[in-house]
Amino acid sequence: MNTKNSITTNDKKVYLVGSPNVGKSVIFNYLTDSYALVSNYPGTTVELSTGKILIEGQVVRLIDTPGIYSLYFPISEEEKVTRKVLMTGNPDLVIHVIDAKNIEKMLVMTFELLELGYNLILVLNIIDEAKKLGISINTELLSNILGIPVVGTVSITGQGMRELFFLISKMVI
Ligand SMILES: Nc1nc2c(ncn2[C@@H]2O[C@H](COP(=O)(O)OP(=O)(O)O)[C@@H](O)[C@H]2O)c(=O)[nH]1
Ligand SMILES: [Mg+2]
Repeated sequence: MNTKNSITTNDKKVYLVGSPNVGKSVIFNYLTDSYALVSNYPGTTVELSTGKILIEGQVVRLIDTPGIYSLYFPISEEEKVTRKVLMTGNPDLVIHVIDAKNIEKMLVMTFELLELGYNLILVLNIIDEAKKLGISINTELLSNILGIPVVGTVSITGQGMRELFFLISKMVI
């Protein structure tokens, strides 16, 4: 057992969730140090990455989960694992990452997460490509409507990552 990377009960736990290909892993790599631990969920071949973020001297665990389309109707093994991990993992915070290009479709899962009562941040990623398609989103208005923090990001350039880090700090420490 690698104690450096194992999750202790005292560490805060933050889960990155969302559909496949929305940029979860890029965000994970941006926010965590280079000691990510990749492990299989027990009894499956599904991989979970766990990394460490240091916030004001406190260790916060960030867990990158397999992509899912719905929490209520899990079909694939990946979806079942992500659902189980969220249900049993006592998240202190859930970060829902969505592709800004497909905001309407992807907000459905945001509502599922809200309904389940998670402490939630919504990340509108890939706003660079959305912009090219003429899609612009008023994050402040969306935040007011949903009642949760919303941040627009371009994870591949780092845009919005500081704000996301600041929001995580505010919500878990
Ligand atoms: N244009 C653009 N591409 C992105 C952005 N974030 C991620 N990507 C790309 O989207 C793809 C999927 O990213 P990944 O982090 O693997 O998604 P995951 O499946 O949610 O973990 C990769 O090719 C990334 O380079 C973004 O903000 N803008
Ligand atoms: Mg990934």
